[in-house]
Amino acid sequence: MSAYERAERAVSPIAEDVLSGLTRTPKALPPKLFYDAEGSQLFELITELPEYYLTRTEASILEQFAGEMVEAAGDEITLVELGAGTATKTRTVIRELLKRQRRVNFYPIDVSRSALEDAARSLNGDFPGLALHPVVADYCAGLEEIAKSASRKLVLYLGSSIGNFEPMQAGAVLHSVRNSMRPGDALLLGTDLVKSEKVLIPAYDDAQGVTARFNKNILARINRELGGDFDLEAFKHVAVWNPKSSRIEIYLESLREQVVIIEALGLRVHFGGGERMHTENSYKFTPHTVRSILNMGGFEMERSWTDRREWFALHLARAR
Ligand code: AVJ
Repeated sequence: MSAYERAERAVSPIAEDVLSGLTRTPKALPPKLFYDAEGSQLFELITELPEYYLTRTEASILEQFAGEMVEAAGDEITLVELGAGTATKTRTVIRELLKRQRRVNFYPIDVSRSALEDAARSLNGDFPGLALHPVVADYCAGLEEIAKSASRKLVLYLGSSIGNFEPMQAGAVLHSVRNSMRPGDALLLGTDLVKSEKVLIPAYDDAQGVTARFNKNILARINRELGGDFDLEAFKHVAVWNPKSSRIEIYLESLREQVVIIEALGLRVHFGGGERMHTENSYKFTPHTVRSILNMGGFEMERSWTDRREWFALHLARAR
């Protein structure tokens, strides 16, 4: 490795998170590390799995009720989407908005430039009247950007992405979203709901092993970006339902005692046989817990829509 490559690796944006995550007890890596180009592609595959009901169910609720949702949001709306990705589910909302207003300004916010470019390419052709203003940024920077606009907003936060945060943290995230809005603006929040473990576990441990590949991509990414020597075969994907905390917990379990070297961090990490490293929580909500995080965030819950099986819900909340 040249000195230049070494310097490159040393400034990898994941270096700090990996160093602190692998040196703490118990070991844990944050779920945002899943989403490099490879991981984002794997997540797209997850959304199409038969066991992963979330994306499909949310899309069907939107298809059925987007008219009512947009109606409730108000007139002359500017649309904002957090973590828009390719904005596939958003098309339903845009279609309904364009029935009610001649022009729609849409600010999709995402860290992935390529996803936003895909979104722009497909949306521009299909919706004359839509003015696209893509923002390549994380939520925080992106929200600051849109806070400047004075028009009435509808902010979309879909896919139960809020479920990755601890409830207190989720309240704080919503509060920062709220700070980029004005009183009376609307938030449309998608949340996965508590249900039988028989449905939840397969959604996070599918038969084809795509979720396992998605989880292990964290290790592959450390190998790629930080010169790690993780043996992906020496770890097992584990998903457990924690009913007390109402969350799915995802781990990587070391199948044997082993030492892993991470060159760019000058680190040797010991794993015991059976040791579990936490990589993600995915909280599942009830109407009560959704209301609680919305209130912490400075929103008033106004209306909810769900599917026939009540597996997923979308909530329209009003900024106080
Ligand atoms: C993108 C956070 C909503 O929790 O269901 C999917 C991520 N992890 N399978 C979720 C995920 C494993 C997903 N979110």
